Amino acid sequence: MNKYVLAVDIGASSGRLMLGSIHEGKLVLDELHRFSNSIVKKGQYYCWDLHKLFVEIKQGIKKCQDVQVRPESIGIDTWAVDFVLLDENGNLLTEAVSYRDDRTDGVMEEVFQKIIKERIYLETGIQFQKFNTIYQLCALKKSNPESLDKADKFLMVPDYFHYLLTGKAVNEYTNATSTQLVNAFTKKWDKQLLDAVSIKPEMFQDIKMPGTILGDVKEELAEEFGFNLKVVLPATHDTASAVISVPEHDETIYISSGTWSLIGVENKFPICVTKALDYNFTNEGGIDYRFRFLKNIMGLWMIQEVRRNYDNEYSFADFVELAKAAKNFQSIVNVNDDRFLNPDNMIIAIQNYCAETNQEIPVTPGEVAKCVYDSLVECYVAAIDEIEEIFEKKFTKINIIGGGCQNELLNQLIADATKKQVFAGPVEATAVGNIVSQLIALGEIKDVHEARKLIKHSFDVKGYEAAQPI
Ligand code: LFR
Repeated sequence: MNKYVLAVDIGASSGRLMLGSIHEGKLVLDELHRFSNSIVKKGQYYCWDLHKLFVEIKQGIKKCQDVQVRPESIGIDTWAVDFVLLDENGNLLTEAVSYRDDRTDGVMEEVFQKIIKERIYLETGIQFQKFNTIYQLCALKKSNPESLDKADKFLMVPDYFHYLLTGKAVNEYTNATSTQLVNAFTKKWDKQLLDAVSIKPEMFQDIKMPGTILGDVKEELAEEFGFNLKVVLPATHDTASAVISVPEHDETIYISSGTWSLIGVENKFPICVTKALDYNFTNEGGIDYRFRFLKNIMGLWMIQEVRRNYDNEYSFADFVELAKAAKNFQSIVNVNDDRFLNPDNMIIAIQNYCAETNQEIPVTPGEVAKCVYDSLVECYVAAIDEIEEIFEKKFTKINIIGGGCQNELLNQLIADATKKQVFAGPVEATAVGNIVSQLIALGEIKDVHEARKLIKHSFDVKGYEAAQPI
């Protein structure tokens, strides 16, 4: 009998439940349920609607009955850094405020008054992003200190869903590292750092590794679903799950391409040298205590927002064709400029940037799209140069994974700009990584090495070479 597992992968714009199993030596994925996700304004803050998301998760689980499959286990991954606080009865004390909210503006600089930037980096190895959990907690301390006083449990978004399913509260390692509060060497909550920013350590839970079998879902939920299943922790940070799916890491730089573009390499040790700090590279935790040495690039969020601002009149495929037709348009923006994190209108934000930098202003949808793609590529190229400088070597390959790797124009532009071999796939990298973590825990796959061989054998990967000059 084949064993099935259920991966719940929720990104900033959509979520899905995928059934995974091994058939005739290949990993097979079946999509059971898909739903949309977005940030919503609740009072003063941009938040995630965790209630709606949990309803979708349950609805998806129930669909197993329709296809007559009983998965052994379920595991949930989402974006990182965001969290909720619970009181001692398990009730929510806070909304899950989104990292795109501006409540953390200026907080990072305040924290640096209490503890110097270099020390934070040397201990955690985590990049400085104004939305890291450490700064969100400090912002909360100012706006709602009572919630922190009363807090019994700090849970990140997937931890919270796992808690709702099982009643067990743990913090999963890969996601915990994104808080910038986990020591990169001890792999534990950094008490000194918590102390320095006056956040009480007691609300943090034990850090558990991907592959931990958390236990069965609550009885009442098993009844509601019509069957019992256990929760197995995947790498709950979506990017950590995605990186598991990169089949080969030798000489390879990966780009996990979705709402964000995460560009980097896998490592055995954290690299906290001055150059890595200056270039703002992170050392986020990965499976088996590997490290994801990478950098966040604003990513396809920009084109998602552009699309929304054109009232969804154009599809993503339309933008690609329109951008190709606007081939002479050349203006470039710095995609990592904070103004693009959550602007009222992305098109206007891009136009203003071009005006301020004395460049031609994109007017047509094609020009706007061309500007976004070219600007992303420019940022990838700069990040690759930085990686090669830090590692003092050249990488020959780039493996783009995730939904964004379906953008053939972008893949080709990357090949042309870097002159490296570019591979695209697997598309469902995050769900794949989630699934194999569960299958390893259940003894169906031996280890990550075997999982990667299986992934390589199971999914088509398309190659791109730099176009030859005519
Ligand atoms: C990608 C991602 C990134 C993280 C960002 C915010 O979905 O998880 O890795 O930096 O979202 O959480």
